[in-house]
Amino acid sequence: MPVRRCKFYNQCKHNAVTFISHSRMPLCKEHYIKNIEFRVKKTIDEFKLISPQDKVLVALSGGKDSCSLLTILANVLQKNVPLEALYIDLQISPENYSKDSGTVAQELCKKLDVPLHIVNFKQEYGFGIDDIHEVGQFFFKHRDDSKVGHFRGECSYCGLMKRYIINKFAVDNKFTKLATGHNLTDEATTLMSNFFSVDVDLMGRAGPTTSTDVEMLIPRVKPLYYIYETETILYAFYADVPHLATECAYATDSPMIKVKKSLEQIETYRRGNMLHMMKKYQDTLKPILFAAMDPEKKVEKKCNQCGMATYLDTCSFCKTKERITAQINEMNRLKEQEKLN
Ligand code: Q46
Ligand code: ZN
Ligand code: ZN
Repeated sequence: MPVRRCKFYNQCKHNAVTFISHSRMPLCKEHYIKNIEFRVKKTIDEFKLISPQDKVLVALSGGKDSCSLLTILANVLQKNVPLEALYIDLQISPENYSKDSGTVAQELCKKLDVPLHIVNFKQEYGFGIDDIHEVGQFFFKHRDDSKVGHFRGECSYCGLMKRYIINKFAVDNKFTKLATGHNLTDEATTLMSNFFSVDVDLMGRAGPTTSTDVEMLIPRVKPLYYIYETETILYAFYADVPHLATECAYATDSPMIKVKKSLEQIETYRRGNMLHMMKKYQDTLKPILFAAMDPEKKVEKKCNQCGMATYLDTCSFCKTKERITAQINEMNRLKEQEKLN
């Protein structure tokens, strides 16, 4: 491959280390980092994701997306907006996943001088993801004995719990924006999956912000909305962002992953496809779909157990927590019975 010069060679005198195919730009390491930070800043400004009056919380998982997001925000916001991070210890023990993610979160926050908060899932709610996994395994083996409902897979519970805890923490600590590391590839995949099931409500909610005036539901912002996953990986590499490369052992090859792979395949012959699709979607389809959303689902109430926002009487978190606790009790009872027999 011939050596290319950075597009801004006159300024930096560096050769390119990468080529941004959707905008046809060869860039050196420094200009690549600047390009990503510039584009994130542009998204923040265009959609008014963060203002100087905000107090921003980043949900830090230890993975490349959230760690890159925190680094980019720290660089872009330059201490002009209060920025803090939250790490949830999910209690995932295979391959030391939770322990190592926690270490990475601490290392990164120290490096960036960003305050870090830690919530221990098990201490707060009585069980962790390992316990949920154990319940799933147990009831899979004892399908005929148990009458406590089906098991939906670790990620489904984990996602629900994380969303709830992050929002609750933000409410309790008076944050005004919740920033998540969802990137362009994630968002395009979700949009296409919702399109395949013609879920107009979910399609109408897609976007870099889920602004809401509902009390106790902190607006979520996605500053990486127009950054490809591959670009985030490269940013983490070039900007030397501490992050955990190990994948959680409970991750499964879901249908969403197949949609994502198909979109990445399309990208090889339609350069910039995801970026153009999501930009076009924001400008044209989103306003129409949002207006057509089921008005019932826009009405928010307070959960009759925890008081957080929901459009049901009892929120999904409280219902799930109750069911998991019942399943753990039932599992322990059956285990005791087995010992006695
Ligand atoms: S942590 Fe939780 Fe992920 Fe592990 S259990 Fe699934 S959702 S895979 S990002
Ligand atoms: Zn350069
Ligand atoms: Zn609740």
